Amino acid sequence: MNQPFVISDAVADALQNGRPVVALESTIISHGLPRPRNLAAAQEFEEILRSAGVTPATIAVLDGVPRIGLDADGVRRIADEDMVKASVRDLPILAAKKISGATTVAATAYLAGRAGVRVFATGGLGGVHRGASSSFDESADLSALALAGVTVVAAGVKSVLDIAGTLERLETLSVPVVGYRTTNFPSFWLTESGEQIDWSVDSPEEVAAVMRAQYELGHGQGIIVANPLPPELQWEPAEHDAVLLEALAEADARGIRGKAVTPFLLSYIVGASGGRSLEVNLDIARNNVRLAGEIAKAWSRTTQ
Ligand code: PSU
Ligand code: MN
Repeated sequence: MNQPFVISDAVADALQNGRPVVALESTIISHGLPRPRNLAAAQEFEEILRSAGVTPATIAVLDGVPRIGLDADGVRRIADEDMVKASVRDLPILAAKKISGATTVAATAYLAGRAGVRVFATGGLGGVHRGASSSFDESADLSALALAGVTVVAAGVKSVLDIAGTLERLETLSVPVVGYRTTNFPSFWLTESGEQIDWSVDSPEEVAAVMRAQYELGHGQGIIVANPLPPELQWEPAEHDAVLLEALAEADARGIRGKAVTPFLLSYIVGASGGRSLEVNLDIARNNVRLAGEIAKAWSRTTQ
């Protein structure tokens, strides 16, 4: 029988031996970061993990086959090829048509969960879009995290979204949200969104303890660890606010809809900020990858 997905030898070996593994998504590489920086970034995120003794599991669909862990050529493909943006609902269609796709947070979390990878690093999550009460545009990242038993480290959600609405939906979906050493939910490029969350955790070991307790309670949900950039690395708030308003107005004027909205806003903002948002974006992802590596190590110690 054909396997529904393929786990790379390196990832399978680490999982079998209880060694730490961190999943990485591919939409951030193919649709969230511009070429050619995206390839260097994908390689760097894997290297940050390897040098910390953690096995990276970059996830993507190649020629219809979901892959948990890519080789060097697979990493190059997600950066260089024009791949579709693949959410959970696209996986069976890509499989049947044997085409490639870059997996969103939703699809990456789903596949990581199926493969037994419990920790996942990304930049920012998708969420509830502004105007969602009439457009119904809410990222499948939220409903996927209600089902996938994976801990996602993210710098909150971008201020292009409705942050308060996103937090409300996560409450409804019973997804635990903890701030890493803060109760002020970050808004991706900015350290603080001003939206308060109930809980903070102080260490990777505490995150692992929450994961362990959740497992013992029999919950299947994911956990969101909101990891803000240190204030000295954030995007200057005044410039951020100005570019953001411009990007939202431009998306509206051009009638951008559906799954094109997030990639449009991200690339518009990189251009309008003269590359500043990109540098901050890369710092965010590195910061999250490093913390996810520490959480994966703490988690693997609890399973020894
Ligand atoms: N937010 C970011 N960077 C990203 C994305 C979101 O700050 O690259 C990507 C992620 O892959 C996320 C997806 O899962 O966009 C959400 O898209 P949508 O809003 O169409 O669900
Ligand atoms: Mn959407």
